[in-house]
Amino acid sequence: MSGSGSVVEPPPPGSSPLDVDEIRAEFPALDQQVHGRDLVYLDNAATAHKPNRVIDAVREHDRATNANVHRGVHALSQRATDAFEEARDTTRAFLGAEDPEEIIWTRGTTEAINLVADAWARRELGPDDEIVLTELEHHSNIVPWQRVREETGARLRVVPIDDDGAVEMDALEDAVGPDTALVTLAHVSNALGTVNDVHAATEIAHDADALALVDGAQAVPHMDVDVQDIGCDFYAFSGHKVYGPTGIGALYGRRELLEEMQPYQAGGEMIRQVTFEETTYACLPAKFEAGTPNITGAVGLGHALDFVTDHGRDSIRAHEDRVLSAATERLAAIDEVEILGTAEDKASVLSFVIEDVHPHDVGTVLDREGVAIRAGHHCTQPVMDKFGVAATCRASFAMYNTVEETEALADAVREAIEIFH
Ligand code: C6P
Repeated sequence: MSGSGSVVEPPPPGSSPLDVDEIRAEFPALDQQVHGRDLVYLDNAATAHKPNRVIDAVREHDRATNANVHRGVHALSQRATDAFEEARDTTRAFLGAEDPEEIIWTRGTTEAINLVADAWARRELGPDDEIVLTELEHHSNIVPWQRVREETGARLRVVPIDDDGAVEMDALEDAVGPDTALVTLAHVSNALGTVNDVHAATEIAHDADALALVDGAQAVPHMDVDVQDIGCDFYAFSGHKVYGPTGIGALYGRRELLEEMQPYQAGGEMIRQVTFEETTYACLPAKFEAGTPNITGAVGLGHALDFVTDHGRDSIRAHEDRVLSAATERLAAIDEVEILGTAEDKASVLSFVIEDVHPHDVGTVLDREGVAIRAGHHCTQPVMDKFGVAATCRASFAMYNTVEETEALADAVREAIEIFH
């Protein structure tokens, strides 16, 4: 979102507007009532709903294929393997990676980051090394590095955010130096919606011969992501936030790094040869995929990414920016509301507090009105500390949300204020 602007801005040149009615018809979960009200689902940063295409693909895979991958010579196993690897290639293309072997399936963003912490940082870093991260990280991009610190003695440097919730890029530049081994940051903040300049952060990391890891959990559903253009070494995301199933996500890693890294977990599938004396490991990507993977999840995720690609990521971003602008303008017009996170570049997240009302109470009233938001610390307690609050209310938008739904949000917020004030 650029600035506040008028409630309904024309779509930027070159991006076709979405047919939101048509899109909504694809998402059966949206078509329901909650507490007697039409559902207004604004908790997409937590998890997004799935289109029929994904639901059908998952059901069809379980119904007619359902075999293990890379193990059988029989037809069903080969069909499952083909679908699984096709999904990997779809993910490669979606992220702009060069090689499908650079895409490692994980349970989601959390596991992808833990994989890098375990298979790279824990083995490579020592007391002379520093990991640079930012104040707006999700706990999934903080706690793994604290564990690396405990185990290796590596130090953590935290780059502050300013009062708008933007990462202070000068401070990032100052924090990175000869001891920096890794710079890691969210592409988009789940608590504030801030879009970080991950290109610049990667360049700063590389200028110091450090690696760059981007937490893309909140970026992948909302904008074009090209890991080669960003230049980062690792990029993590979750399937369930991009209209895919839960329990599946991916880590992109640069091939040379993944090849040098030790395996993450050990077991079947990740080996080349096993004897009791010695085991040698499989090539990429199998080296990082011990055990039977989430095959159905990967197949569903492939369809979800195709769904997004078919609608056009620029069009999705343009539409969601309009919805975010409308929501921001409507809530900013209510005196008792304070919006947290006012960075210049934002995507799809609107965090706010209401004077003297606990966010959980607001969330409960909104739910009674059919409006689903998240209330809490959003697994970003350092962000809450920065703004001096324990929790916020967070509305987060997806491609199927409408400008009209922001009106329902604002009405429900006014209702909450009336009840509690
Ligand atoms: N944020 C939210 O409501 P998983 O749980 O592994 O799919 O994603 C973790 C994660 C990592 N980074 C960012 C920026 C995230 O937003 C999340 C998940 C959810 O904001 C659940 S706390």
